[in-house]
Amino acid sequence: MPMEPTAAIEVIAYNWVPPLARGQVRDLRARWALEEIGLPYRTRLFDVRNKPDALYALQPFGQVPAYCEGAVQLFECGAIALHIAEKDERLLPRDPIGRGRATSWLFAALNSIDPLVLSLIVARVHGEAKGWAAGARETIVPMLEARLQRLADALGGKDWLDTRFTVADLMMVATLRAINRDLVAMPEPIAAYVARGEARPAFQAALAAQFADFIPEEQELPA
Ligand SMILES: N[C@@H](CCC(=O)N[C@@H](CS)C(=O)NCC(=O)O)C(=O)O
Repeated sequence: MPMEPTAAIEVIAYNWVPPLARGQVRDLRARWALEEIGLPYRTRLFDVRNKPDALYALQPFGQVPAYCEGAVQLFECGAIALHIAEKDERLLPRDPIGRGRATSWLFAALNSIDPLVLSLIVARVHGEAKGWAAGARETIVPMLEARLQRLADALGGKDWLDTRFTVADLMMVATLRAINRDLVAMPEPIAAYVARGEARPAFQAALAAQFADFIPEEQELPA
């Protein structure tokens, strides 16, 4: 539902990224959160190959996502997800105990898992040609696998990090799905957890909306 041209909420995203990145760009996290609570939004799109000053005005590093809602202007997917989650108890429990657990795990996704995932991506993109990718992987992969095992322990037999789905699961699943499973052994309960997140109708709607915003094949040739 929530893509709506006149919506008050605007998500800043890309209309072009390389094929490999499609489905992983982080505006997906904002879209997913909005879909979970049925809030309409529109998008403002930029081409990652050609970033104007207007993008830097919205996101100081010229990245996406950014988010505008009236006078509220946000960047960083964690801040955006938390802002959206504040609007609805379905994403963020109102009680301080549940809220504390959700925010802790939201930050854990971004601070304790994501840096290792990103390091592997940087090693692939920049380290291959320069000859340091294999060495980096040798260090990072066991660290990430140990984290994933601890995450599986924390999940226990539960479907979600708490007693029900929250914004913490949204951010954790979005982070985990960027892991290259050819390199990193993912414990079965974590793979099942990611699959559960990806099976949610709101995730599927967000993914479809991100793909719908990319420009068609014939316009993908380098400018
Ligand atoms: N810490 C930022 C990272 C944002 C980020 O890495 N965005 C990527 C897309 S997923 C991007 O815009 N990359 C293009 C670039 O850095 O030039 C967040 O989580 O929002």
